[in-house]
Amino acid sequence: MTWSEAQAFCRKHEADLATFDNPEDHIWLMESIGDANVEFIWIGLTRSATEQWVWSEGIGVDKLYDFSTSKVDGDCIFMGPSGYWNVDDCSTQRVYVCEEYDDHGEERYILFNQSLTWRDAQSFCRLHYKDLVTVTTRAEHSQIYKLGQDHQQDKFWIGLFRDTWKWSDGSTGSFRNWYISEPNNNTSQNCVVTSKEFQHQWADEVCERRYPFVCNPKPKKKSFVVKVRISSDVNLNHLPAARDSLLQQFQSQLEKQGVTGVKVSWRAGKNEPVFQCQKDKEDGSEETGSCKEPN
Ligand SMILES: [Ca+2]
Repeated sequence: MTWSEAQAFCRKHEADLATFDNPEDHIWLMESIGDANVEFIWIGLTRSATEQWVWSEGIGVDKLYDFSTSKVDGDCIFMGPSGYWNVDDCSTQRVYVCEEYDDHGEERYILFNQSLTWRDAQSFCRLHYKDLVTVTTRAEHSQIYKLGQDHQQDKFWIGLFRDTWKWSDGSTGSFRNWYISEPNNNTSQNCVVTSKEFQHQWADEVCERRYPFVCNPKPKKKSFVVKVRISSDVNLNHLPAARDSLLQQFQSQLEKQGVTGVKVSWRAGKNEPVFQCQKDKEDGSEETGSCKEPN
């Protein structure tokens, strides 16, 4: 089938074209192919209509700052002299910074003096730590810039890259497994195949060609209800902006802990508002009461 027909087929069967998230995923692929003699197989990756800057760990970027004005072609970012961000060809070899969480859940940054391509640096960080470093605040930016200075390195990869591909099932994983010199066509080859011949690495290919394909069942959605206790002087039921801001904080805390693909929302009870008001009594117990209304 063509890539689009294959996608429609998978979707009709409670599935989607296959997504790959790590180098080991080709093992299940080989098992599902068995001895069949196939040359190319469609996977769920296709060229995206919009390019976007994303962090290696899968978080999109809404604000880019400190970009160097010197223009270089490429899709990967390194931090350069004076802390400016620079675009470079992802196959350039550079030293790099990984991040991980220490025992107290705090982020820790590690600079490696061995030069690698951006993708190899990403694989290394993912194998031994959490990922290539994500820099979202000024404080982190200064800390990582200083780390470079401490190691006498003024150019090193960080986890930011320009993604021009997207997964059919909507997942945001940034794992890519291109065969050497692929993708090699950015005008007519907008879909992706994997092949035994390429050691199960990937290549871009014309979407209208007809190849076999693999589907992945759609991940089942799970939901959890969590009760939180919030101290507030006024009734939050009437402050939608404050409620939204709290949700955003929960979401970003989850992402900081590496929990992605989760959507948080407030849940109201039957005929009850989202927030139930409680008053602390002097003896330490609580009583249900009315909240102070905002001015
Ligand atoms: Ca190609």
